[in-house]
Amino acid sequence: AANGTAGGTATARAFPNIALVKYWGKRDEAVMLPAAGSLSLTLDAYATTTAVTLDASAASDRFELNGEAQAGDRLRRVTRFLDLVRERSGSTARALVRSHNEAPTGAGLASSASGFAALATAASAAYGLPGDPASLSRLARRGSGSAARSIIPGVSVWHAGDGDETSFAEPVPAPEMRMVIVTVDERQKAISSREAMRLTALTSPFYPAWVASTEQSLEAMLEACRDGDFTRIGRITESHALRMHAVIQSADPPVRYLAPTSIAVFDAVSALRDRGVEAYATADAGPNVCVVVRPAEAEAVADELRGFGRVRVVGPGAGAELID
Ligand code: 2P0
Repeated sequence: AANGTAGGTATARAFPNIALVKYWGKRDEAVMLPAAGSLSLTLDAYATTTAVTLDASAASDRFELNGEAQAGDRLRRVTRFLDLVRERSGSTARALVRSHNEAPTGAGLASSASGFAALATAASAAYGLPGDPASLSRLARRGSGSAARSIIPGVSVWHAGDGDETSFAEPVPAPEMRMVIVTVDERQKAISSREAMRLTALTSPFYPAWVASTEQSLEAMLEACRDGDFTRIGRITESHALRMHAVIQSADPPVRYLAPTSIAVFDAVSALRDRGVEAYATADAGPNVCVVVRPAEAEAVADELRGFGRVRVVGPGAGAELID
C-alpha cells in the first residue's frame, strides 16, 4: 500500500544511530527509563526493514530475521514487545514479523535500535496505534532504549523524562557532520549492553559520577549543537565516550569492549588532530570505532583509517518511516 499499511499489514524502515552523549544505565528497567538523557546521530546506512502482518488465527507470534525463523530469547523479546502493543490496541491478534537487517547483528552497530524503531513503527500501523514521532519513540524505547532515538532523523536528544510519558526523543538542530565507521571486528559481543549496563550500575563505584557527568555533557552538547560549534561537539563526544568505557571497565567483574585495534584508532585520530584535521572518536559496546568529522574531510579521514579495518563514511539519515 502507498503508506505501508493494508489490512493489518505494515512495513517500516529504520536506521541505527550512534550516540555522541551515551546512554549507559537505567533508572527503571520495567518501563525502560534511562539514568540520564542522551544524544545521537541517526545514520543513513545499515537499515532494518520490518513487515508486521496480523494473523488472527495464529496461536503465537512468529519472527523471521534475515529469512530465518527465530526462537528463544529473540522471539520472546519480540513477543513481549507485541504484548504491549496488543494491550494498548485492544487486539489479541498474533503477528508474523519479518525483519531484514543490513548490519551484522550484535556487532555493536546498534541493530537493536534500528530493529525496535522499525518494529514499533510497523506494529503501531498494523495494530492501529498512534503514529506520531513522540508516541513511536516512547513505544520503541520499551523494546530497546536506544531505539527511541532511531525514530528521529539526524541528530536527536532522548530526554530522561519524569516517567513513561516524557521519556522520548526529538530532533535537535546541529551542524552538518559525517561519521567514519571503522569496523575492527564483526563478531558478536561477549556480553550484551543490557547485561553490562546492569552490572555497571550495580557494582561500579564510579556509577553515580558517570550519571551526573552525563547530564553535564548533555547540557554542554545541546549548547554546542545550538551554536553549530563542531569543535566542541567533537571534544565532548570523544571525552564522553572514554568516560563511558572507563565506567564499564570499573564494573565487578570488569567489562572491556575496546580492543587493542580500537585504541590504535583513537590514537590515529588524535594524531590527525595534531596535523590540523578535526576528527573525534567514539565507540559503543564493542570494538568498532566511529569518527566524527566535517563533511569536507570525511573521505580523507576514511583513507587515513583504512589500515585498521573496513571503513565506511555515513551521514545523517531518515527517521523511522512506513514504506511500500
Ligand atoms: C547508546 N548503547 O547510547 C549506548 C552506548 C551502547 C553504548 O544504547 O537494554 O541496546 O535495549 O535499552 O539500547 C546499547 O544499549 O540497551 C546502547 P537496552 P541498548 O547508544
